[in-house]
Amino acid sequence: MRIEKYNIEEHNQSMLAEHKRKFDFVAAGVKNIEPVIQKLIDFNVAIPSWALGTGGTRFGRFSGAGEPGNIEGKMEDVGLLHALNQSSGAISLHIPWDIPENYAAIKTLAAQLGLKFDAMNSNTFQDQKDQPLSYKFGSLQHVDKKVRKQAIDHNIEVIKHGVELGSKALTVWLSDGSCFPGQLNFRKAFQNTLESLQEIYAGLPADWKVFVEYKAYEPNFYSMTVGDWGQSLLYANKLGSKAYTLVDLGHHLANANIEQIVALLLMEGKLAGFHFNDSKYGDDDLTVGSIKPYQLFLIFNELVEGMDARGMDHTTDLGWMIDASHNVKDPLEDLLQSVEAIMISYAQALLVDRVKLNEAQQNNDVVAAQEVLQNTFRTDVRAIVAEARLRSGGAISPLQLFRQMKIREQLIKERGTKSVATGL
Ligand code: RM4
Ligand code: MN
Ligand code: MN
Repeated sequence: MRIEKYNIEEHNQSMLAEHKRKFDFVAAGVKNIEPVIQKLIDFNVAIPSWALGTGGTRFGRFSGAGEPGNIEGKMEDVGLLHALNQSSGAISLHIPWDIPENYAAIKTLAAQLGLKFDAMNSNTFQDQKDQPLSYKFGSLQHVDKKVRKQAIDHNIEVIKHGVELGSKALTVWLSDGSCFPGQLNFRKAFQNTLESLQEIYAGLPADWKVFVEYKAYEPNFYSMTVGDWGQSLLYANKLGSKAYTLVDLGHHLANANIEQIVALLLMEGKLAGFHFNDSKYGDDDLTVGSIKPYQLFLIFNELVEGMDARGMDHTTDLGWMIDASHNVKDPLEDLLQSVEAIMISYAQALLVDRVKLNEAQQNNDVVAAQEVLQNTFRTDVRAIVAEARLRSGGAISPLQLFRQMKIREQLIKERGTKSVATGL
């Protein structure tokens, strides 16, 4: 299904007066709102192709209905999100869950939907049927060179798909590690992984980047070979200027200071970008901003400050991706909420009074510094985000329109109740 322009316009018309009242109120308190709105209009977050179906846990999966059964269906879903919020103009594909078979057709569809292809993701954490060698004991780290080679070749294959589609980055997330002390020689595992990554790196086109994603634990429970940002940064530094560290918000040990990690990676010019999600306990992949919205704001605060300090382009110099998926919500509704949470935090970070904050820091005025941040965090910027959306042709309330139009019901009619999306 497609959302027509008049659907959006009708919805916006019905909400306009109320929106205007809210917007005028908040805009009156902001010194220079136009550049903020422009930045919000320009900002886009890529949607993960693996999160368009209902996520499962290791205990079960309660499939939703009307899930996209193929890559085209997934792109259509992202197209719906983008039509509603005008901020989801990219899809991040996971291979082999979403193998593009007919590049030309897929590129045409992407153009129709206004979508770009963001980072490509490789998968060496699962064995695929007909795969000769198993990743049970790791992939790029494996003690057997033949297994490493198979995993390297897979990554090169993923790059090739990406080149055809116009993507510019490869994200490597490894489940490699060990479950028990003594299982692995840490140094050898690191070196094998580095050598494997070097071979993949050598296969990167000149204008590509490789994102090395880290994760503290799971599925390996004693050690992970790319377990934290320090280890990821070691790889990225050894690999070279096209390699960066990717931060997935759910991949840290409890209470890690993610905003500080982000600030330092940015300082080093080694921050790849994000897999946004939220987490209470671990890699929960919960809706962005649903558990720790203040942390999300503090991260964006560092991002805006750090990107501006380096003269970076907010929209293109980092990879902005969602990596969230779970088992109780409609995935499309969840993704609308996630994008909204990101836009809110970004908008708030743009509003932080940098001069005052800097002054407070220079004077060791801890109270004033906290006031600056919390006053901004407590400002309701939702009407500013909605205004940016309105100006770019999106819906004032994407979620409300999604429900009014009964989009899921229509997708069920088209796809049936049994279609199951590949992914988590
Ligand atoms: C992992 C990690 C990766 C994602 C897979 C599906 O936990 O976050 O980024 O590709 O899940
Ligand atoms: Mn991730
Ligand atoms: Mn994850």
